[in-house]
Amino acid sequence: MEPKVEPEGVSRFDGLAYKPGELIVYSSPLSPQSAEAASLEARLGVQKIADLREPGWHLYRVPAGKEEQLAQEIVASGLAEYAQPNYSYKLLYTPNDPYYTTVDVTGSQELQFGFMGVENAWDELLPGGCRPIVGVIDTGVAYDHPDLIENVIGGYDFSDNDADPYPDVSDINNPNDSDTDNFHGTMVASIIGAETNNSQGMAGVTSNLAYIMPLKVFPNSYSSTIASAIDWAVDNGANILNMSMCIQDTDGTCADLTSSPDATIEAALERAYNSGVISLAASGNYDQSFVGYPASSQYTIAVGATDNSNPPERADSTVWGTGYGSNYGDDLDVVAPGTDVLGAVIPSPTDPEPYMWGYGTSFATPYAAGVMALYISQYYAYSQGSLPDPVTATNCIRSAAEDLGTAGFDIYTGMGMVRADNMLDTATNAYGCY
Ligand SMILES: [Ca+2]
Ligand SMILES: [Ca+2]
Ligand SMILES: [Ca+2]
Ligand SMILES: [Ca+2]
Repeated sequence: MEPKVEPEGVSRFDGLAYKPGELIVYSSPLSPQSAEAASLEARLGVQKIADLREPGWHLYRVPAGKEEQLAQEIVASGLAEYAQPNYSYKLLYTPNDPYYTTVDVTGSQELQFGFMGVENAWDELLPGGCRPIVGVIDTGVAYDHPDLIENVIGGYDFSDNDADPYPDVSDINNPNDSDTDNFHGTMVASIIGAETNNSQGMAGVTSNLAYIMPLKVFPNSYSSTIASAIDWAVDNGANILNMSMCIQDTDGTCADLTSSPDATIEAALERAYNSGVISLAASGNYDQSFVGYPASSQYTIAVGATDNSNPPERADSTVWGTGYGSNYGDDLDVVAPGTDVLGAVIPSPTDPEPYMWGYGTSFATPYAAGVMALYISQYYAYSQGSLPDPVTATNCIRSAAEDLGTAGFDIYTGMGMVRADNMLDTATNAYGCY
């Protein structure tokens, strides 16, 4: 038998990630035993917390920040022959969807998911999560898109009052048709729930964890229609509502309802809130110094949009063009990427699997809603079967956000960039989410 090489000394610390407050040591049978070891441990201020499976290998607790110093002292004292950090390993998982890394002008999914810590959040998911249902109150969803088909459940068309929430498609190949917004809901739905890691198209923030419930309210997008959609979603099991819309002024921009909400919608949102449904809404795209409605409602989380600079900044007219920019104000909660965002759109005979890039708070909001769905699933796993109420979820997305711009809350970026990895951190619960 080959003589076994026994490790000696202290291994590398610089440039490697490791667990704070821990060391792994190896002590041969010749090392101090029992009483002598105990007195050395006490003198050094270290504590053995576990024996590893291999004989001679132990896990020690040491003061955080002093790992390298104590590794040296442990070896110098003779307590052990070898000490190393408890190195950190990560999954080498990047979704294989071919458009995940495709850059359009300034943005890619990979970059934007990175701003929100989404890939790291996927790694943090505990077993036993649920599959939240995200109601997309919008122009309908093309549920036959090959990159969406598995993740869309039944919904309703409140605009036409029928059971089929497929977008109105009469105009999809006619760019001169005035009603050209039909792609919108499909794009929103795909940002949340496109099939991920299926070697096809794009990725979705929820990585196949959420269901999309299409709630079509356009083109007849009036208070009564939207209130019906909210009520129906609550009664049919939605956990989250995504509203990438604002009430419009007669000039076609968002109206300021910060002091007097639409009472019809407000009543429906209040009922949703009291039923445990978490609602998110877009702040608006018109560079206005107030948050549009329903984002300004006390029952919704208002989501603004950033550009793709690093660190990201509010998307303003220099990015989106004159007259456009992410609406801002005291009611803004958080921001998410909203510039050059990839989404799926409506298939046609000539293009059975289409995608496009767009900008707007409309696309920042589903990013945030998707992250919220990951949080709900994680909360369910961590608590073994319960769901976060809207108060807890709102506090979580705000406190876990990454501060941007001037320190603390500011009217341009609210509490900052949505951070999925922080929201899913059950290990330290540093943001009070659990
Ligand atoms: Ca229909
Ligand atoms: Ca895909
Ligand atoms: Ca709000
Ligand atoms: Ca700030």
